[in-house]
Amino acid sequence: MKKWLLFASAMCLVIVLAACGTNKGNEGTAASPTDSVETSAGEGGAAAGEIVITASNYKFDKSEYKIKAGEATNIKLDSIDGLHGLQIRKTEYNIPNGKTVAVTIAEPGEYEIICNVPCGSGHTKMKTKLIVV
Ligand SMILES: [Cu+2]
Repeated sequence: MKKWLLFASAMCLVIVLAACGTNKGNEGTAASPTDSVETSAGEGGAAAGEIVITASNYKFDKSEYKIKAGEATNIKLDSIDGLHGLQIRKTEYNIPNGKTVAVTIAEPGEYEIICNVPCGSGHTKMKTKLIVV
C-alpha cells in the first residue's frame, strides 16, 4: 500500500517536470489554456494571458507582440543566445532575462521594445514592438 503511494507521487513529479519542459518550447505563441492557468496562479496574479518573447544575438523572435489594453498580461523574456534584457519604452516595465512580469498598459498604441543589456555589436539593433489594442 505504501509502495503504491510512493509510486503515485513519483508519477505526479514526472508530470510536473514534463509540463515545465513543454512550456519552454512555447516561443512567443499564446500559451495553452492549462499553461496560463498555472502561471497566473503562480507569479503574475490575475493575468489574462502570457506571451514569451525570445531574444537571441541580436534580435527578438517576432517583429511585434500584441496585448490588450488595460489587461494584465504576463510577459516572459527568454534569452536563448547571449544575455539580454527587455525594456518597454514609454512605460516603466523592464523584464530581466528569464523573468516573467505582469504588464498592464491602459493606453492603446505602439510601444517600442528594446534590449537594455549591453549585449554586443548588434545591441542597438535589438528592437521590436508591443502593440496594445
Ligand atoms: Cu542588448
